Amino acid sequence: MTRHPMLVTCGLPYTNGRCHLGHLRTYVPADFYVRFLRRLGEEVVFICGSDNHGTPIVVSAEEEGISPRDLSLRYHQHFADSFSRLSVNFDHFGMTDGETNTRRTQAIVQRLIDRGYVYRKVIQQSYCPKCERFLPDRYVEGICPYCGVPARGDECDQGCGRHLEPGEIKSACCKVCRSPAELREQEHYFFRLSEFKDFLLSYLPDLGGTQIARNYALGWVKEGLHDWCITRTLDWGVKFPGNDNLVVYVWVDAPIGYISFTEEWAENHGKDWKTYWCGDTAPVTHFIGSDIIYHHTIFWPSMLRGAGYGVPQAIVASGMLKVNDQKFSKSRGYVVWTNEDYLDKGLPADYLRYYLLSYTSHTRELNFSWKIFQERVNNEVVGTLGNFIYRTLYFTRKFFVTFPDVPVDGIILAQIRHSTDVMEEAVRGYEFKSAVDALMGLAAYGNTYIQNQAPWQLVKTDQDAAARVIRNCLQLVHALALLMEPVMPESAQRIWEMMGNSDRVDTYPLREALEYPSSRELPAPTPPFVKMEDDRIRDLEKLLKKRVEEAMNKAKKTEEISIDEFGRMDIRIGKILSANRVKGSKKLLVLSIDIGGEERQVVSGIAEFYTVEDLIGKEVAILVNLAPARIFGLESRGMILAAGDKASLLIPLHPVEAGTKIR
Ligand code: B3M
Ligand code: ZN
Repeated sequence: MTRHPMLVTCGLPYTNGRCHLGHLRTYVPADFYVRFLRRLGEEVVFICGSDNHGTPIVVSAEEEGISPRDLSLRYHQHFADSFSRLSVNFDHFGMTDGETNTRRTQAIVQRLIDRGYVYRKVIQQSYCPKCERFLPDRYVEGICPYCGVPARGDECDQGCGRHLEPGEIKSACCKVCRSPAELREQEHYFFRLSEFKDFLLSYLPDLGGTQIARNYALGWVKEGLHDWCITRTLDWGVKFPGNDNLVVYVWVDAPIGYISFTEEWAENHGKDWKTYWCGDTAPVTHFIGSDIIYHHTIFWPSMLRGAGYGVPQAIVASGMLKVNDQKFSKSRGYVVWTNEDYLDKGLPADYLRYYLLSYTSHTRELNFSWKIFQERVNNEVVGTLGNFIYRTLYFTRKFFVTFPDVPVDGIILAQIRHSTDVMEEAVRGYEFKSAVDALMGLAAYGNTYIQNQAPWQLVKTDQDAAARVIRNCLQLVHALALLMEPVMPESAQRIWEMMGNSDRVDTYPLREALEYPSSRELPAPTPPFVKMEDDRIRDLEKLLKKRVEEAMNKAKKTEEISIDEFGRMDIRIGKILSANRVKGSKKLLVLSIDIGGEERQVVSGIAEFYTVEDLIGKEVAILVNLAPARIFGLESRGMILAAGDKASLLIPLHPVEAGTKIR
């Protein structure tokens, strides 16, 4: 077979937060893919690294009172450790804040400048007069100009998902001090993204990977491309060539990390990084989350093309994650932390890998719950796969000690060949769930086979027949150990050793599944998987529930609402026309208020603080579209807004007309 060197990468985690299930949604399938292709005999390099630049890191470092570099080093190590604990084994895990990446980024930007793809332009940018600084990206928060939902300076993360250019965001305010931002002029550098329309229209339809990435990207190109501001006013980052006051936007140097990390890996291994990046197309497959498709299908290929590098051959985007049927959210507590919630509790990495790979198609939404986790582990991993393997090894040892030296039935070999083929086709089509289903199908086949043949009975009447059955089962176990390695590498190795092997299962190609393991004595087997017990699961569920509750309590104090939700409240300035005490109540007044051509009756609990004379003629803020209520038998249609223990009324500084809406 001719081996084509391939490069697989994963999106680079920002070094400002811990590893969680959302990360693993992408990294585990990528690792599976790489392992599987290697078992098929392909030469694959698996590259990742941490993303250290940009405002997310600067803002977090500021909050913690440490330098962005220290924060990055800490989380870099955290991610490297977490991945290795999950058997996600990158050949190299670099840092974007390194010399290689600085050099490569400046070289690429310089090339874009030389080729005329970069121009200068004065733009209006958010500036905080109180902090006295420009507010790049996540330093500013406001409202998305496209969909009206609260957004960050560079992306509408909760609404339409669009990338936002500096100055575009509406109602901008400073993330640090919350002051309203003003717009100030500043000179920046722009990349002529709009010139890459024709290139993208010819590149994207043939782009490999998942369809969802291609389709989104083509839609965006058809909507029209805007040139892209590639500089920021920050200290932390890669200096823009020829202007020391600016750094490049993090989405320039982050993907360039893919190249730099390849260079670093190549240098350590005596290889040539140009094999991967300097052809017409690059034999590169990017695994990413669906929230960063735009950056990987539009910016990145255009930048590569503009600078004369090869463009990636495939983009594989994973579907969203849910926890307990709720959208994954750290702030709302719907999160599973990889270390604290899982690995540190002694739970096997392989179970989580199995769940992530087998739950649903790679591009679909994946729901995680501890209950489902328990069911799938106990029924499938323990009940089907583990049970078959253990029974086979147990009976072999009990009746024969060594492998019975008899041929394997053709039908068994055909079954193994079929499962291997199905898996291969599925993996090449990025249908990882189907691949795992085929693996489990083979285990289920084995279970049915051993159950029907009942070698424990047969051995009493026909030793030879029992030996043949056991030999067939052993062949299936041998195949399962090899085929499951990309899914559950640690368990595969354990089972491989239970089969009397002392070498590494991941050094064998998958077609070894059809080969005869030589006859040997088997060690005493132990059950290869343990069940997830109920009390264990209950504890984990409790932890999640507690976290959600805590988040909810916190949110009650400062719950964010969208501008749309605010807009649904009809709050106006109204003029008080009359006020009367409500008979039988010390606290209530019944007011008549002009809300702009209409008179409203409102019952209000302010009688202890105001005389009737105080109120008549006053302009007050009133919520007009509050559902009507009956108070002391009187209809109340609206609510006067007041603050503090003494119900201080909100009165406009300058007179405004009754009925004026509050915005
Ligand atoms: N650091 C993480 C994210 O936005 C971002 C990815 C960079 S990939 C080049 O999900
Ligand atoms: Zn939006």
